[in-house]
Amino acid sequence: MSQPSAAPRVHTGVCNLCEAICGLRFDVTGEGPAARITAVRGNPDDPLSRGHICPKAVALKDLHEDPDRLRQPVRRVVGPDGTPRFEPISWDQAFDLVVEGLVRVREQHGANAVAVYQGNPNVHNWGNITHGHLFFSQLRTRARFSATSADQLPHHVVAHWLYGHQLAIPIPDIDRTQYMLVLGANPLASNGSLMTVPDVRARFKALRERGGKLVVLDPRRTETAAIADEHHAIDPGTDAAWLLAVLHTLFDEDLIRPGHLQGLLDQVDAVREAVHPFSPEATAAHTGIDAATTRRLARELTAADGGVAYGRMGVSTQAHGVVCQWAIQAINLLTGNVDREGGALLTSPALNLIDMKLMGPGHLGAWRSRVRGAPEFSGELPVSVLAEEIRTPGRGQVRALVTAAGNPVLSTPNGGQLDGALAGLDFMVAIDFYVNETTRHAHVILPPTCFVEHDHYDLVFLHLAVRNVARYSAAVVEPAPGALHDWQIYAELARRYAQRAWALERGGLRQRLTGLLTRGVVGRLSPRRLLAIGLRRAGGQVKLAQLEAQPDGIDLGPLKPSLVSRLQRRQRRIRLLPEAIRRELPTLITELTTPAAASLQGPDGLPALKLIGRRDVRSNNSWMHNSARLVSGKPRCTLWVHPDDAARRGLHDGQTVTVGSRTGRVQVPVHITPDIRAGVVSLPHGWGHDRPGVALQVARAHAGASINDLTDDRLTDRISANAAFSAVPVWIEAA
Ligand SMILES: Nc1nc2c(c(=O)[nH]1)N[C@H]1C(S)=C(S)[C@@H](COP(=O)(O)OP(=O)(O)OC[C@H]3O[C@@H](n4cnc5c(=O)[nH]c(N)nc54)[C@H](O)[C@@H]3O)O[C@H]1N2
Ligand SMILES: Nc1nc2c(c(=O)[nH]1)N[C@H]1C(S)=C(S)[C@@H](COP(=O)(O)OP(=O)(O)OC[C@H]3O[C@@H](n4cnc5c(=O)[nH]c(N)nc54)[C@H](O)[C@@H]3O)O[C@H]1N2
Ligand code: SF4
Ligand SMILES: [Mo]
Repeated sequence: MSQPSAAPRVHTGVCNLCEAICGLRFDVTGEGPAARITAVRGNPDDPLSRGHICPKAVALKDLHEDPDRLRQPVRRVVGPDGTPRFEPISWDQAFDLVVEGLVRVREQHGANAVAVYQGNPNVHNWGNITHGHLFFSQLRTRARFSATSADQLPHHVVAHWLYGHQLAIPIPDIDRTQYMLVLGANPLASNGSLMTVPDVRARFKALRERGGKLVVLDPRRTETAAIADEHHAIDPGTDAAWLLAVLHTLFDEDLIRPGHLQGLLDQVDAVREAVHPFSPEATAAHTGIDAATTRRLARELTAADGGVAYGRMGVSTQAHGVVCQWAIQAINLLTGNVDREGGALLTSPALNLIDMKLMGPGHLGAWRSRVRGAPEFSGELPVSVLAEEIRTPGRGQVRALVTAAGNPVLSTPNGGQLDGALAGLDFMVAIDFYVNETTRHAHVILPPTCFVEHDHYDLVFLHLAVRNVARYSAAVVEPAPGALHDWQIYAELARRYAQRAWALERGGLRQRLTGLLTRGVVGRLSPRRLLAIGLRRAGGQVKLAQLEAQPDGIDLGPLKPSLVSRLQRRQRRIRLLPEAIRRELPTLITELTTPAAASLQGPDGLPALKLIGRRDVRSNNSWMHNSARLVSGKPRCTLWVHPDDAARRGLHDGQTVTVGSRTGRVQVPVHITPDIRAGVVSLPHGWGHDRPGVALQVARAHAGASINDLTDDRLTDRISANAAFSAVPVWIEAA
């Protein structure tokens, strides 16, 4: 038994739950694996987050202590009464079962019959990045999927086209900008995305105090809209038209001012021609935003001494997500706001995955999916096609799946269909610490340690932060004896898979030996050792020893212009009108200049409503609802309905309704509010925990329903096939 110690030790650490990556201080009592976290606070000395914290950080402690969290591998067995359950097995047995299961499917059906889905925490947990590839690359499968195609894929496609690298995404210089135009993002709830921006409320406040302006376009009056100077409730799914109208205005009113980028931009005249049909007047009926407002906002952005347009989820996950993200970059480029203070800049992290060529520049459409012909991006197919790839017989049909830190049943479009498809797989393994809506289908679950049990250096989000910082955090508490981190699971899987699958490998002896060597060497090095090597290779500006001596983090200063010298393209120029956009725009003229009528009619004969999502500061996608403190209070999985729409259907506040779409039906309570645009309804994602076999006691008691039982795998972005979650046609009726 550990002695109760007088005063808790204070650990400096970090929260990895969302992109804000806040610095934290943990109070810890007790020793070794028995140590307990007794308090979690923001770290006022963190150069990026400056003491900010949100309610989810304390839930890191709940996750650590959660009795439902798996601490040992399990395999699914069917009891005598026919009900499946999970029984604990040893790591040794688990690894053998996994390798055997995957190799068997590959031998029988080919490499592409084994699919991989990597969820969002893969980018939040560095061990997955440093070691995951050792295993996944050996599977040699084209059936790779991730949460990217239910999220930010359009950003990568556009960054790849314009700036020559999928991760070269200019970040809004929020601390110095004088004008910020926010579309389809609600950083006050999400804490920012593709803009690592802890304490965004204070930063917006400072923006307004220095005379700057914040404008929000969102079908809902969000928390962010509520503190903005202006909010315009755009009709969902129509942003492409609005952004093209802004571009049109820049040309029409002679507002093009590329400034220092002048000599770098090609095809400016081609863009002028391409956007000509989309005037604010022609598109107003489609977007619901009057032409005078659009023209005024375009002028204001141009006139600002440092301004930036920024668009996130709401404009990425819609039918024209790539056009939206392209138009946002084009607006920022043509107003001279890319690569300048107060505009949008590339970051300079101490370990730069782009400049060090640790991550490829990206490619689009090198191959296509078997059933629908959707394009790959950088080696991944869009997750909207995963269920059909499992369900459609024929050569290359997916028969086995590895999910890693992902919950696609709740997070991908038409998740209900995927739920059914997973049940039919020959073999499934999940690397996850919960038996949730997805992993309950696995034959084996390999549970890694949770976040406070391992160290961390943010390999991804330091590339996206509004200030350059470097920060390494040691583990807060020791893991239980025998527990494995994600990276150790991958290293071991890679080693055993290589032995077992050696006979299946193609390629010359030399290539195979290189693979063997990489796995042998990297597999034995911890992420920390790899970080030390990486920082040395980066030039040694920051050393691991320094980072360890300064756990608050090292401030490397504000973002600096660097694009011109870093443009990855050989021609070192920006071709403003990528071929896919040039081909796409003429096909959109009719659609984007007529009212965006919904296509479906409900059983009530009324035109369909347009469904959009919603984030709440106390949720984190689908997987933190097992923390009692985060789900307490009034139910949050409610359908927001405008009073006019409620009146037409005779609905009253709090009543349970059935919501239906092409793909499914759910029952949820309604919340009637003028804060949503008429004709639009909103439901958060990540709920729907009451499925058989889900072993999450708290979450089950606050189950809610899954919006992705309503979203549609057939609704995707035309260019990238990214999921189109916004403006899904739905009907509602009293349950
Ligand atoms: N608390 C919390 N924080 C999170 C997460 C979470 O689940 N909970 N998830 C994290 C993840 S993985 C991500 S990617 C980020 C996302 O970060 P954000 O992009 O800021 O996320 P959302 O809050 O979903 O904001 C999207 C906004 O788009 C609006 N919208 C919907 N459709 C349209 C449309 O057609 N046009 C326009 N203009 N707006 C539209 C919605 O009303 C919503 O306000 O958040 C991260 N942070
Ligand atoms: N309708 C609609 N759908 C959406 C969205 C939306 O706004 N609307 N948002 C989309 C977005 S932005 C995203 S990013 C996706 C997220 O989609 P997913 O990544 O598929 O789902 P998550 O809910 O993040 O599930 C994360 C899983 O990882 C596990 N996990 C957590 N930490 C670790 C770890 O360190 N190691 C391992 N091995 N496992 C871990 C959790 O237990 C959980 O099972 O959802 C998308 N789906
Ligand atoms: S905003 Fe909240 S969830 Fe996000 S990193 Fe900070 S404390 Fe964690
Ligand atoms: Mo995301």
